[in-house]
Amino acid sequence: MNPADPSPAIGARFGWDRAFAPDDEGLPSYVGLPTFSGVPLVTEAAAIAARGADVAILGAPHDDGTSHRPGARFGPRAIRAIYTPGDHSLQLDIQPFSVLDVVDAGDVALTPGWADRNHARIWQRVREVAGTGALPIVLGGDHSITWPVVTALAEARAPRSIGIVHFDAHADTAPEQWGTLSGHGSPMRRLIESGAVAGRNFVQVGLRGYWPPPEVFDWMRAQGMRWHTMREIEERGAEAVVADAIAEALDGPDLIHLSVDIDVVDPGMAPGTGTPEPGGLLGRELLRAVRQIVGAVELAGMDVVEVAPAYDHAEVTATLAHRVVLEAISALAVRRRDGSTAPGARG
Ligand SMILES: [Mn+2]
Repeated sequence: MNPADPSPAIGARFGWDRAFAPDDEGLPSYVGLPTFSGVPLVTEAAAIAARGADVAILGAPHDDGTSHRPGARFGPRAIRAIYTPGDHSLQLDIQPFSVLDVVDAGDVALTPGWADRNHARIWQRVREVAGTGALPIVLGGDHSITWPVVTALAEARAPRSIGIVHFDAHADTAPEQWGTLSGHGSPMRRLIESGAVAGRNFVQVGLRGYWPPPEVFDWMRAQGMRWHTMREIEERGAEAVVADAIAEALDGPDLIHLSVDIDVVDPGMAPGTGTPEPGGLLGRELLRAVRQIVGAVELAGMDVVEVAPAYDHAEVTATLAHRVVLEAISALAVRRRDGSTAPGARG
């Protein structure tokens, strides 16, 4: 057979030349290039602003700050590739994408081996996206990205005007990490030292394990920081603790940044992370906490960090991280439907 002269008669013999109507239900989530839950890819700030997007998903594939197992640079791609069977939240009985315009703004253009430049680029990009009026939700990346992300959000409004609820096994308030200020063990210290966030409105939930040492907690106490250990959650229940965390973060500010290190969840339910610590939250407790927080407050922004797919099993960690974001978007949609002010910088 001459490949330059293929005969159409063969395929047609099987009926393959007939026309098919487009699939009414759209394509399955594994088909095509992945964006978060299949929302449109809109990378230009002017285009995000022009359509009046409510939420912009941004990837920050940076893991030069990791202290143990690296690999969170692959987190944004893994989270975007997660199965989404639909958009009807049974928890909140809402279809968030019918209420909110959500876009995927792509990844910040990052490269390995130059943490300072990556942090600068993240800061620049988050400022740009926040300036469109869309609420930035950033997919990490290691937790060091929260330093430039929250710096940008705080500047977009006013320094010390945003409270933080930070879910994590670790306080991430070390003075430095083997001589560098940009590791993932110290971003929360940087945010308080720089004046971006007031220590008293920095609230941590889920701390446990064997780090940091007592002198770091002394520093945290001196800043007025407040934290809630897993031990307290075991004794009082997550809902009561999260209610306190909301009140503490809003003790002055009226906006919250929600930072979720996926290692707050027990490694049995979130193994795909760099510094696992046994004894954490259940996945469902975290999802409920996200609904509780986002349903009660105005968000300034959100990040979900430390998903390292190479240590994951059967995508359980990436799936949970995806649903943490989707749960937040759903709760935002409920607030919008019920007439609260718009999320994010417009709030
Ligand atoms: Mn962390």
